[in-house]
Amino acid sequence: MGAAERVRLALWLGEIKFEDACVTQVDRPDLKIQSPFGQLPVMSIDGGPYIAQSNAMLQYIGTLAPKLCPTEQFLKVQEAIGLVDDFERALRPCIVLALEPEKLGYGITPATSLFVKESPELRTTIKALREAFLTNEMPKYCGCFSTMIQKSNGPFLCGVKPTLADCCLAPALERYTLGYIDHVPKNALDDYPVMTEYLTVFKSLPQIVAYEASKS
Ligand SMILES: N[C@@H](CCC(=O)N[C@@H](CS)C(=O)NCC(=O)O)C(=O)O
Repeated sequence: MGAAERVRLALWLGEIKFEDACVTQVDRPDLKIQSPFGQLPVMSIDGGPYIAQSNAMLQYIGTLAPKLCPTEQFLKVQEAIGLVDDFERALRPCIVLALEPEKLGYGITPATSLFVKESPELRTTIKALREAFLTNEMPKYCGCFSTMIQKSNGPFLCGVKPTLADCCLAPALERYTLGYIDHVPKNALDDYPVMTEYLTVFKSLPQIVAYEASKS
């Protein structure tokens, strides 16, 4: 979900010049065909072949901008990225259930035939699943991230300077402040003050302010 954003943030934070082609699979079906695994995002280095997988791109960016993954913090940074990926994966059924319910077994057998897209039964289940996510998964993950920030003496996941891991966590958290997911209110992060403060600090970094300004 939004795998490209972590890569963009790392490039801006690393102050690495790049050309940003913000496209979807609908705009550029050719990219999907040229992508090694049919996925976006892809990255081309100096006109070379397309490379896929956002985490591979992040590691490459880390070699260009070592401050984003200092050697002495390598394991901590990777550990934190792994946890953000778990957090993102935990939300996935909530999203897939609405977009592709058949991938979760809904609507494909007679027993689940009431659960087809737009059916009231499916809508009710989506609402219950998203509410359960907010009740059970959010406190678990926000608790882990808060502990990490506090243990590192913050304000970032791995200490005083932002790393690749923050480029992953910030956009993952921001979705809980935007209100674009049904049944996930835009104050969903308000119960986690360490997280809201963390996001504010990350978004105030001069490179991130410059990135936001570049969009307008
Ligand atoms: N693990 C990949 C996930 C990329 C991904 O799932 N991309 C989606 C769009 S955000 C996609 O291309 N899905 C189409 C497909 O897998 O066929 C990454 O981090 O780059």
